[in-house]
Amino acid sequence: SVVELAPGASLIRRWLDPDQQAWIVRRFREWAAGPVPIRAATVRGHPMSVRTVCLGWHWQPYRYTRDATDVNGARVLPFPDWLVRAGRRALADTGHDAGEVERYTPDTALVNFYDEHARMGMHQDKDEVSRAPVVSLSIGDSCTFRLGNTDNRNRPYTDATLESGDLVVFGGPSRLAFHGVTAIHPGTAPPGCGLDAGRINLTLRETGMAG
Ligand code: MD3
Ligand code: FE
Repeated sequence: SVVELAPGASLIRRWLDPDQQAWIVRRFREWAAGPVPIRAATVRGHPMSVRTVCLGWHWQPYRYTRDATDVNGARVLPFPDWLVRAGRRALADTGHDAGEVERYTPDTALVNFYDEHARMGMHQDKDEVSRAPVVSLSIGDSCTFRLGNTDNRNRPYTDATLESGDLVVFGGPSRLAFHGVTAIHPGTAPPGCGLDAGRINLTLRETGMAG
């Protein structure tokens, strides 16, 4: 069943079964090895506690590039077709209309790894030109996810526990809402998910960038 966290933010628990989760974790280990190794992006002079590897386009705080000029200069891996299909299925399963599902063509994935101490402060995702929905998939330890409003990073918040296999689609008024991850819950990764410790989050996005 679909849970509405906020207008435009739809959650489906355990959307990925354990085999799918473990398969994605194996892909994650390949992506993390390179050609652009997973790294903590630097924001205003400080490394983030979250480590990120990208597909399709390389996210550097505040811009997308094809080459990881802030890491080793290598070109990022292509965005795989199976993730385009997964993104469309995610929109369809959360009730987006058929036209939107057909048009949705995510071209970048930010794949975040959280150890038990990692956090993500409240922020908006505005580096994309497209305002198409963001698809989020969580694997491993559960987290406390915080969704705020579109004006500022302050209360009121909706806090939700995101668990291994959970899907969230952020569209409509939630697309530009402030959001963050306030805690990782160590020891909560379910057997069979492919991760012993830590949390992986994949976000699928349309950059709206040409070529
Ligand atoms: C709401 N990631 O990568 S996923 C991010 O768990 C990011 O790694 C968090 O925020 C994570 O930018 C949260 C949920 C999420 C992702 C993108 C959003 C929520 C969003 C974009 C717009 C609104
Ligand atoms: Fe975000």
